[in-house]
Amino acid sequence: MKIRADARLYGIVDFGYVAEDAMEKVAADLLAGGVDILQLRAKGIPLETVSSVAVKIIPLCRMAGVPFILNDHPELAAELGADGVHIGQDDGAIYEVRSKIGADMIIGRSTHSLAQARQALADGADYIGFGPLFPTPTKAGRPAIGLGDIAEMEREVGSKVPAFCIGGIKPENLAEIIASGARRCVVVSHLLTAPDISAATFAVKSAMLRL
Ligand code: TZP
Ligand code: MG
Repeated sequence: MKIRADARLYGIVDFGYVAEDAMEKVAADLLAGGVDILQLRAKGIPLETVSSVAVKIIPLCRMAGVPFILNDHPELAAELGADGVHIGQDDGAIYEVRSKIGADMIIGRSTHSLAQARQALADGADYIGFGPLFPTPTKAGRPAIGLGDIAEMEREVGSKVPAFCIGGIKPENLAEIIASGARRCVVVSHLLTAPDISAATFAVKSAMLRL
């Protein structure tokens, strides 16, 4: 399954916020609320656990018609039948990941500057993350890059492959981010800590479509 051209909101079920036994329900809530892509992010979690959670979430994504992306672990992603894999700047070259998973799977790359965004496009990324725009507890210690380069990044890179702004995005700053040129966003902690995850997801998605 490919990323739809009209994809706006990228959700992540992250073990940093969600207990293993709640993963399936949270994934279902994000999907019900209207995420257009769903990633499983499991830093420091044993592969058996990642695997057992992924096999529960993948069918939910299929039913919703939403691509399922695994953070890291390209071989496992391919084995599980994930739609794609997301890799950071330190996770090796895109062509190496491509050689492990074949031509059809999606490869997403985290980028933290305009230069990295340009490079990811040149290297063959199918989509990019761009941020963190704001400081975020989800990636503590990584400096925020601000909003100043979003428009240029969208012009050069986002016009060729989907580009998802990320990092500290929440309803209060969404208008400012969209006004800076962003078309697509990843929202993690705001959604995962919401009292009603599907309602919060629906609210962010609706706001993005409206702004
Ligand atoms: N990469 C850059 S910022 C970030 C990641 C994974 C975390 C985004 O999470 P949040 O909670 O929406 O700021
Ligand atoms: Mg990684």
